[in-house]
Amino acid sequence: MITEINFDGIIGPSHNYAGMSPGNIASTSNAGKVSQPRAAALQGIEKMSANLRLGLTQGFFMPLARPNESWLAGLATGMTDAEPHIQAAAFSASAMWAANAATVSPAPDTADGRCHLSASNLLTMPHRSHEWTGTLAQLKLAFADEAHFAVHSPVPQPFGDEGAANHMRLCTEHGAPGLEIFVYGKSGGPFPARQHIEASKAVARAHRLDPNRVLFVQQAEAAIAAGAFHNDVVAVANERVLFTHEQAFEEPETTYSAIREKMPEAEILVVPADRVSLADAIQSYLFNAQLVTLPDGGGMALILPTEAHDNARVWGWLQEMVAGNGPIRKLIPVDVRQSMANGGGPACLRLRVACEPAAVDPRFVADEEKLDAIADVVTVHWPERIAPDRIGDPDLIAQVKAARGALLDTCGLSQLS
Ligand code: SUG
Repeated sequence: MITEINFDGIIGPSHNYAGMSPGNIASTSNAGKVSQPRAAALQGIEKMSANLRLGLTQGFFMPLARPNESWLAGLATGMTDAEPHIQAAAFSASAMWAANAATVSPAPDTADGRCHLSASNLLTMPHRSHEWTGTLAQLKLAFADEAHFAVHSPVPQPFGDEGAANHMRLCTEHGAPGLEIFVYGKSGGPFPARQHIEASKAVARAHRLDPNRVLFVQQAEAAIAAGAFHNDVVAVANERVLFTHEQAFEEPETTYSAIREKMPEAEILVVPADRVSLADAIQSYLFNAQLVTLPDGGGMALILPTEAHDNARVWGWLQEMVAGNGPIRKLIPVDVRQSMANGGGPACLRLRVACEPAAVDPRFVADEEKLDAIADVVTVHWPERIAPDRIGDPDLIAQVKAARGALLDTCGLSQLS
């Protein structure tokens, strides 16, 4: 049976705050702070365990090899000689945000009946532009079964693609054909628009989607300017529900009508700006939640960052919403503060793949025992703290490499080293 699996990026041992993402307010405002990679990874693992306890199916991806020496070699330098901003870009643990790893179209949406995944090029931010090589290798391994999956290389430059963070799918249930909504930005504002419409169109073509079940929607310029560098900071979809901020899309009413026309069952829950401002939405990340369907008819739950709980206006609105008779029945705050300080909430940390679980390489599928073993590796090997001025430190680099090696060994994935 087609089931939604959330693949979380395990937070890598080089997690740090280098302030590398202009337009991402958390990243720039926490630049220079001391990070806690061990605590960060344990927070991510606890989120996965909690999701397992809810009865959800959970997977994970390995951190990528950092520093990325082949990228540095392409720039005719290495960790010892590179300038600090290049060192930091080569060392980033940004692959933790698996929502940016790829765009996924489940089998019921595609002409060949396979689940298609396109690795994202992430080319707008230098530190993310070199993730795709490691990501593609991992996707090819996890989704190697060609009877069920087609894994594509990234869209070529100059068209930026940020993956599932700018893509939503509405459907009556995960195994039914869906409406795929690609959300692109237009450049010209104070911050970069990372998702290019040509990239979205190329992915839709590569995935062999039915043009009648695809929409291309423009992200509001005001949202990008306010710090919503990805659409998933202001909107999230699950099954027939779209949960969105009033100012997420450039033309909200046209967008809602187009959705309703193509999918009359859609339920669009709009959070009005006079109750939750764009600034509050972006500070609290209430939309960067995992909107999930609980098993056994439990309705839907929002797994959101504790920051949403701590913002009185946001929490007040959410509580009113769940007290009403809507589809979202439960609010579940999770502590992912280390990732949040770089602008990555619960939804950024996961890539949703609706597929037959048995078709996935089982090494990437989680259970409690594996998560415990991963937590043990993290506790022993992950650095406790990283101050940005230590990024080029040979001892730290050696520790980061050894830590990843230990994790790959534990997970039987040394072939990714
Ligand atoms: O691309 N932050 C990431 C956060 C990605 C969030 N993902 C989703 N919204 N799906 C980004 O801006 C900051 C790294 C630093 O500054 O050290 C960073 O890359």
